[in-house]
Amino acid sequence: MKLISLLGAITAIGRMACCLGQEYTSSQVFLNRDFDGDGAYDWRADIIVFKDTGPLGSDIYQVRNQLRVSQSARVLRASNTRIEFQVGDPISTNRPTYIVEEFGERDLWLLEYYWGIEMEPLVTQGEFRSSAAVILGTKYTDPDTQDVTLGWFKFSRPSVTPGTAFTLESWAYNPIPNEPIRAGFPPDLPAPQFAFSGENSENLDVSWPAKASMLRLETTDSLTPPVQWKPVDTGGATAITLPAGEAQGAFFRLVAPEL
Ligand SMILES: [Ca+2]
Repeated sequence: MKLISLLGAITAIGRMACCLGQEYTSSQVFLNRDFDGDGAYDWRADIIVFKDTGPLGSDIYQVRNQLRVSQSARVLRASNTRIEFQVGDPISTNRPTYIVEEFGERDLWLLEYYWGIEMEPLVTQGEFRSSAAVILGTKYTDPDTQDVTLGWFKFSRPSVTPGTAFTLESWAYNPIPNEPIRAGFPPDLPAPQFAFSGENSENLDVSWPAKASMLRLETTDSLTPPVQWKPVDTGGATAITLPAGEAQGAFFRLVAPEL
């Protein structure tokens, strides 16, 4: 094994280099998104660490930086030659997909390296070994309805020095199925629509598109910080009629459900 044969030769410099980068010694889950509620991830960003013992008796760690998706999900390509998205690129339903299947799982390995006290970090493989930041598109297809949910993950690291892992800097998804999202941006959610009704315009009708039925309506009396948004119970409907007098001067917004 190449790794083992290197150990003796680099012991001296390895002691100096051991403290560069981020030395993961335990696994870490950055994000785990289960769309269908079956208890298994559909999008998952994590670092998996495998611990082994080197020939000199010290610990060696295999660190795998990855984005994993379920059988119902895919990682998206920005083009046929480029996986990562530029900030602002639209992530839409017709993007080609990118997938790596390893041991029956769909894992995109961003980076994989070894490190130990007696060795320099050794990068073995990964799609983004020379990148400091990357945005990946993701999609999830509902097996029953074929509705597609789109999102993005931005991974970054302080340097491309071997042994420096990516962490999940930010991510977002569009809660409205089959709607695009721009890489690096929150989803463009619809704004509520307002109309007065009743003989004397005594009612205020607040509504939004039925396709966005998963959004929650919230209201506040003041936009002066700290703003206190309160949920409006619409009984699951995308329209509600409120007494215009009570709603006078109120502000409304639509928000995505909690993850
Ligand atoms: Ca699932």
